[in-house]
Amino acid sequence: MHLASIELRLIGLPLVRPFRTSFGTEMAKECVLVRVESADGAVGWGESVTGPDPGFSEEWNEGLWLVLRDFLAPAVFAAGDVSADGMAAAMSGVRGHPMAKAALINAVLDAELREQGRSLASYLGAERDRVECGVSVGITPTAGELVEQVGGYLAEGYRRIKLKIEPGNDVERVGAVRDANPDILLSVDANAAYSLGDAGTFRDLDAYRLLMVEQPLHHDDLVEHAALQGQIATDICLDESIRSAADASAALELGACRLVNIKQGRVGGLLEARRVHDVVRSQGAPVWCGGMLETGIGRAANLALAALPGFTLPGDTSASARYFTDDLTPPFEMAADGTMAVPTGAGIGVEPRPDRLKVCTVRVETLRP
Ligand code: NPG
Repeated sequence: MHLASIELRLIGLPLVRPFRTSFGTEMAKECVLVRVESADGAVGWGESVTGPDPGFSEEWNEGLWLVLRDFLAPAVFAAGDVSADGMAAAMSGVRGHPMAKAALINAVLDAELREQGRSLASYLGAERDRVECGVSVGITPTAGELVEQVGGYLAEGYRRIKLKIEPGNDVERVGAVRDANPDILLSVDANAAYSLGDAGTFRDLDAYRLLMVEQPLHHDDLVEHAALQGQIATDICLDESIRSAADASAALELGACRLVNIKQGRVGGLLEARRVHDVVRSQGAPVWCGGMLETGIGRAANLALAALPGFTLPGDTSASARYFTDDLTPPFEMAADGTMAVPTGAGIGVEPRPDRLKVCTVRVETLRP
């Protein structure tokens, strides 16, 4: 399709409760929505997984805005007739920036699929119409609050609990949650807060029968992750370290992890996310779908992806109410059995509500060829 416009929109929505990780605290969801429109009127949406600062990755909202405006959009306009499949090649002159590329590729893919009347889930090869939901629980001021929050989420039906940890807020807290809930699927996520010298902490965590320990060490270090995996029983899962199918393959080959968190935004979009799924599956390892506190736009895309056959564990895809009192789209709801329906409409199957879009918008800029 020929793109007539690419609209960038910075949005902000308050979170129902602050979300604290080892690298910072988010009070609100802030990201960039990309809306593309083709010359013949097809419209598609993509949501960036960037936040207001470069804490999780090098990319952040203002940087993403500039690279889209000054480099990626001009490259795509210059390519003329583009398809989602050909976007990576059209943007290959820009090194890195997978999150910026993802938002634009996903928007073009959504527009193409809406035009064809085909759902994203069916296009990607989904084999399920519902996915199992897990929930990621931020670091709380006290262990008591953590146990209480976990209890609330379990009562709602969530099928897997993930605890954020950091040095000093780890073994004891995991023990408290495990003691209160002997049989749940429980995992931890360190967001790269530890070093190999902390292996003893992870050996202590082995006692709590965790499903996995996610991204314990530096985001750029596969060799040390392989060394740690050799010293602990719990499976290591990588998140920040995996930016492409090639990274996933190398990490498994090296023994740096035994499973992979797929966030489509982190790996450059839905098409590369499917390649990560395929390569990990071919190497016999499971994947699951991560989350970045997405609004309904990003959540819809995640649900379609999470319905692929290799996603064999509950992901971080929770109900809208876990994040927002009023989502950007009609709310995603979880059934009492802890599952959520995969959208069936054309493309991602949802659109932002105009009233919410208006209230949540901080800034808009429309780019044209
Ligand atoms: O429910 O979407 C969710 C949050 C899942 O823990 C989660 N995300 O490190 O994976 C992460 C973390 C995160 C969220 C990281 C926001 C950066 C920003």
